[in-house]
Amino acid sequence: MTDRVQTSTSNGAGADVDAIETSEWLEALDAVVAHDGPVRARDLLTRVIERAQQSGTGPIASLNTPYVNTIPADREPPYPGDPELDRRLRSIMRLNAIAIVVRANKVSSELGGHIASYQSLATLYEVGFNHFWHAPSESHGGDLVYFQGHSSPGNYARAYLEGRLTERQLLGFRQEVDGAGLSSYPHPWLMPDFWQFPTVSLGIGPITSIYQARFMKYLEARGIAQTAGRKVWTFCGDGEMDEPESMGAIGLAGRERLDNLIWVVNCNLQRLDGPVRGNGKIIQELEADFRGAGWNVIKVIWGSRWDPLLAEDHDDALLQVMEACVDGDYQTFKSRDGAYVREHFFGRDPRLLERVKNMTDEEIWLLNRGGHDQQKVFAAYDAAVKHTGQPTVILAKTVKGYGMGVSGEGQMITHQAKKMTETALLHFRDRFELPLTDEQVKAAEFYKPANDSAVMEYMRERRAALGGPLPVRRRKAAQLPVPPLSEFQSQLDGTGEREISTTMAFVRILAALLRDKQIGRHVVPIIPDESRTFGMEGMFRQVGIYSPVGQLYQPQDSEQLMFYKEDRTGQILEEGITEAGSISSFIAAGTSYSAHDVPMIPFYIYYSMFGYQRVGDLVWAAGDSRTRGFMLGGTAGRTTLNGEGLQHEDGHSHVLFSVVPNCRSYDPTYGFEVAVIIQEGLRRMIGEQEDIFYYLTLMNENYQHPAMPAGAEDGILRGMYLLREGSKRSKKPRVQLLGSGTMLREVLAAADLLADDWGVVSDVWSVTSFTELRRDGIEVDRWNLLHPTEEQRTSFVEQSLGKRRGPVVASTDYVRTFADQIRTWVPGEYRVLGTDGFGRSDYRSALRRFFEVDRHYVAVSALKALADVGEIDPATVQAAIDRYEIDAEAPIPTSV
Ligand SMILES: Cc1ncc(C[n+]2csc(CCOP(=O)(O)OP(=O)(O)O)c2C)c(N)n1
Ligand SMILES: [Mg+2]
Repeated sequence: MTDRVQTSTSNGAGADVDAIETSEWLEALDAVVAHDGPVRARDLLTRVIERAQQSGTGPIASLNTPYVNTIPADREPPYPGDPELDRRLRSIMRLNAIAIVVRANKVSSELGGHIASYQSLATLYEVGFNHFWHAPSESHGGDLVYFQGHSSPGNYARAYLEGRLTERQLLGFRQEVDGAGLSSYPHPWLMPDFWQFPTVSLGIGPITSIYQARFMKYLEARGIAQTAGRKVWTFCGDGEMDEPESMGAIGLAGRERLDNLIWVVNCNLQRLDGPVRGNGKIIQELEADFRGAGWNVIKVIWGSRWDPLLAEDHDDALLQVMEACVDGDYQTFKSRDGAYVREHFFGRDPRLLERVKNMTDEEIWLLNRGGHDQQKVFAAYDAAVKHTGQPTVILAKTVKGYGMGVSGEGQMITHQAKKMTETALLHFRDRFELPLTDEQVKAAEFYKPANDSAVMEYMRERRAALGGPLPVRRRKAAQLPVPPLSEFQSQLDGTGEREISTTMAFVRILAALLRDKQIGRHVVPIIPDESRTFGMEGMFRQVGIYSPVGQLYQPQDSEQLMFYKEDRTGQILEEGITEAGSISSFIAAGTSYSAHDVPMIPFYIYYSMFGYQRVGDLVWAAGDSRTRGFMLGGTAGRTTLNGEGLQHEDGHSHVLFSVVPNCRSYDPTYGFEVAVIIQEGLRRMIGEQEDIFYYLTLMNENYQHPAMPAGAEDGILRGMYLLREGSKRSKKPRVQLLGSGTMLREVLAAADLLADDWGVVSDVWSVTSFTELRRDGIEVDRWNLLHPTEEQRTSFVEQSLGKRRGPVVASTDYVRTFADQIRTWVPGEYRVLGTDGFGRSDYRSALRRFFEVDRHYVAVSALKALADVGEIDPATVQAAIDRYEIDAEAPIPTSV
């Protein structure tokens, strides 16, 4: 037991100084419970505690209840349906789930898989499948179930019995390359009609499910979709709860009263290496944490076979031993046998030994845990779905590797067991009464009862009553109209003399979209407490910030035009300072087409440095989930966000995003580029319903934006276009200069220096995406490789630069790897400047010089490239170094 967790029996108060008085109080309480019920008792006690605390007792109430089930046996509802068929069905699921893993590892254990986790979860899943979880149908929008990633064999076993998967597919578990197999874990990317939520990276399921539940309330509040009555169910491991993402947002769920959210924490007391809280009690610890965060907590600790023992425990002797044993003990008990439990559990108190003296060791062994008792689980689920005003967490105690016997039950090694011995398999068959011959068992054959058997009919009837099979994923929703590019005309026209940043250009585009009659309602601005940084505070008033309770206070700035407005129907998700929460909202909104049959268009804007590198796993999950939307890394660039220093200045998010296969990323310089990219994103994601998402960096440097050059759209989208062409006929030395983001402007300035100071002609290219250019190059190379006898294709980089004369120099506000991506396809000399090294604060000009990316370094690099190909004298390069006062002996930026 952890110190901070108080229990009813060890309240730290020391010895009882007046036992008679104590028993009088307790008897009075018993009388209230007996006559007026537990609710009245609780109300009375609440008043008593309030009074006591007013008189200076300090905090009294513990967040914990005793280590027994929250729902007493006499308050459990009767089990619906046919409990015996439930049990038989579950046994078949268990067997097939084992067979899937054992068969995949028959030849070698290269493919892996997990047996023990699903065996501890089976009852928790099957009660849900048979009695609670709705599939989307005419009459119900469908519940959303976040299944535990590494228990996927349990889902496949059910889908097999339901006829959704074939035996051949089961045999293809973890063999997906030929397209016929099953993914190791839930991956919508790999099984887009089946899996909805990628949960296997621990913590991702929990946090994304909270924001999913919240997003459903948001959709309902805004009148966009009816989500009331639908539940989000999330299965988490007890070990998983140590991930910051798992617990980090439970306060939000409590605060916003997400009563559409039900978590089931499978407390099998073990994680991969060993016990979750060997020296404590994970259930008690989580109970206090969740209750403190405002959740309804339902503990399902003991199975029905304990009921008589608990009923006769008038002196709390049993409860005291239950409290005294730690999880490490409980794990060991279930890895041994009844005799061991008698000696080491009941043996702790002679009164208990006496009470169980008429029980055989076998009967003691069969004293089950709550999470394996369908009656107890049903009671908990029933209470959870009926509970209003709070999210519910069910803490279910189970045994890891339940039924695996010598091959893993309660053993330290059980998590990774991929095989079971023949003896263990035969024992398993007997224990779960499966009608299989020894030979069938030894061969780990799948078992499917006759189609017209009672158990199969029951299974079908149950799922039909709940609307069909689960999980099931919708690929597309109704299409939304895509606004034409002219909707952003002011960006296409340029700013004239006015100086703005690309962030400002973006905000104007977003404002135009929010005003759009047809799709404006579907836009979801998501911001983790940075709106003012991006100049978006005007939107607070315009569309409101979502709050389930509206605005209960008069905002300090209420007299102003653009006051801080919270609203029940607010459109902005102003998330507070949580990048993990914000991207979870992004995922919920960006997959709304699938989960809610209504496309939404999230624009998640944040400080770029706290994006990918903070929540990379969630970005990956967004890609896997087929999320559609825009992520915007604001105030990006290692030298453009100049004053904020090392931990703020992003010089590498583009490299990180370049590895996400379905992310299209851009580093635009001008407002018209931003407009073209966003309009194209809308066309592809909303119009064509492509499963891609976009990442754009936005800068906070102000400058003039020109009008869009005619015909630039295609190049903007493919990654580069010619922005300024040098004199065509000139015979002077010539270079090709590439720039992106704000650094394009340094490149333009370098072109002037080269012309004015050294007589060199430049063609200047705006490279909106080195990443897209590389993608194109790779595709072209691959096609050429595989079609050697056909006319060979050329990459867009070669098409652009191939006929141009002179070496190529690129400068960006990101590390060299970013621009280096296209090296293979650049004809001739290619020099890349970049901001490798830790950022620091200073003026932009100082930083650009420090990182050796400014106009002078571009010019010197261009001259050096020309010298290296023999077009100019090296002395000219030296002259430039001198003229621009470059310190040749300065340390390399990566070292300081
Ligand atoms: C972020 C992350 N870290 C590590 C893992 C590897 N891993 C998979 S399951 C597991 C143990 C899970 O224990 P628990 O959450 O208690 O689940 P159980 O299998 O016991 O139900 C680990 C470490 C992972 N999938 N994700
Ligand atoms: Mg566990």
